[in-house]
Amino acid sequence: MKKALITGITGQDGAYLAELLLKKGYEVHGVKRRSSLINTERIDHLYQDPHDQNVRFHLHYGDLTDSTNVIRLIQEIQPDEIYNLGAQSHVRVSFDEPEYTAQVDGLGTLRILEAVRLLGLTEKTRIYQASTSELYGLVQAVPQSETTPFYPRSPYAVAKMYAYWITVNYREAYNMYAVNGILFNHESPLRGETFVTRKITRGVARIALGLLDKIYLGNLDSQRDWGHAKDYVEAMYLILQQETPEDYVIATGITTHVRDFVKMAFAEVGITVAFKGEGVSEVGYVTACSNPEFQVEIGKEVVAVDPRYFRPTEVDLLLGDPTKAKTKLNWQPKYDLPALVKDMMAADVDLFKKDLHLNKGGFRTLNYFE
Ligand code: NDP
Ligand code: GDR
Repeated sequence: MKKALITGITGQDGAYLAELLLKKGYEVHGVKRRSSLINTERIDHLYQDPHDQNVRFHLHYGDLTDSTNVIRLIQEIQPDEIYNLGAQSHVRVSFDEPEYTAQVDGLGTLRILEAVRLLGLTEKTRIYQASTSELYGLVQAVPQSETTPFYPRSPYAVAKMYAYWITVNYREAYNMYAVNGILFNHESPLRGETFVTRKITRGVARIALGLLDKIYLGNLDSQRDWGHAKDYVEAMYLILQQETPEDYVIATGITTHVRDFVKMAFAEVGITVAFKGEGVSEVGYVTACSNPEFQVEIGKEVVAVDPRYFRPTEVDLLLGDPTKAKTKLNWQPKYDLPALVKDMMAADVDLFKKDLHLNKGGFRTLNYFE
C-alpha cells in the first residue's frame, strides 16, 4: 500500500486530494495545525477512528514553520509521495503578513525537500509542490505555459517563486523526483470564503434568500482562468505518477472577468444583473428576476466596489495553456466554468436555506464576516 503525506489537508485541495487518494487505496497522512477551534470541517467525512483496525487515514499536528516537526513526521511516516499544499494562500493577506507568508510558502518547501534529503529518502519519496499561476503576475505573454517568464506581483507570489525554484534545484542537484504543478485558480463549494468566487456565490445566495442587501467587491476588471478543484487534484496525482519528473501547467484555457462571474452566479438563481459606472463608483443592479422562489426588487443595487479589496499590485490577466498536461498526462477536466458556478451556487443556496431555518427558529446562524 502506498503512503501519501499531505500538508494543507484541511484546506480545499487537501480535502479533495485526500478523498481521491483514499479511493485509490493509499494510506493517507495529513498535517493539521493546532487551532483554538476545530479546523477539520472539510475532512470530517473522511475521519476514521484511530482505535479501529486497518485505518488508512491519519492526522498529525504540525506546521511548515517547524523544521523539527517536518523532519520527524517524514521520518515516522516514510511516505512514497508528499503533496505540499500547505500555505498562507491568500494573495491580499500576503501584503499584510509578508514575512510569515515567506516562512510558510517559501521556506516551508525547503524544509520538506531538505528533510527528504537528510533522511536518505531521495530514491523513495516523490514530492509535489503546489506552484501557482500567480508566478506569471505582470503579464509577459498569453496564454501562459511552462516556458512563459515569471514576474511575481505579491509577497505570496514571490514566496511561491522561491518554492518553485528550490524544487527545480533539488531535482537537478540531488536527482530527486520533485515537481511543480503550476495550477491556475481552481474553486469549488469547499473554497475558502474570502476568495472572490466563494465570496460571490455565498453573497448571491444570501441576497436571493433575503439575508443580505449587497456584496462589496474589489477589482471587477481582473480576469482569471477558473477550473474546478476536483479536476485539479486529479492532475496533482497524475503529475507524481510519471516516469520522469517534470513541471506542468494546469488550467482550462479560458479566462473570464470577475464581473462576468458575478453575473453568472446571479443568473443561476434567475436574477439578471447589469453594471453601471466605472472604477470605484461601479455598481451592479437587478434588471430582471425570473425565479418566483428568489424575488429581488428590480433596480436594487446588489454589488458595490470597495477599494479596501484592491491590492497594492494586481495581477490583471491569467490565461493558461494546458496543452502539455492534456497531451502527456492525458488530463481531462470534467467541469467547465458554467458547471463550476452551478455546483458552487447549488451548495451555497442549500447552505443558506439551512441557515435561514435556524435563524427563523431563533438559533445562532453562520457568521457573515468577509
Ligand atoms: P487553502 O487556503 O484552502 O488551504 C491551505 C492549507 O494550508 C490549509 O490546510 C491550511 O491550514 C494550511 N496551512 C496554512 N499555513 C500553514 C502552516 N504554517 N503550516 C502548515 N499548514 C499550513 O488553499 P487551497 O487548498 O486552495 O490551495 C492549496 C495549495 O495550492 C496552496 O499552497 C495554494 O497556495 C496553492 N494554489 C492554490 C490555487 C487555487 O486556486 N486554489 C492555485 C494555485 C496554487 P488551516 O486549515 O489550519 O488554515
Ligand atoms: P487570487 O484569488 O488572488 O487569484 O489567488 P482571489 O479569488 O483572491 O482573487 C481573484 C481576483 O479577484 C479580484 N477581486 C477580489 N478578490 C477577493 N479575494 N475579494 C474581493 O472582494 C475581490 N474583488 C475582486 C482580486 O483582486 C483578483 O484579481 C488565488 C489563491 O487561491 C492563490 O493561493 C492561488 O495561487 C491563485 O488563486 C492561483
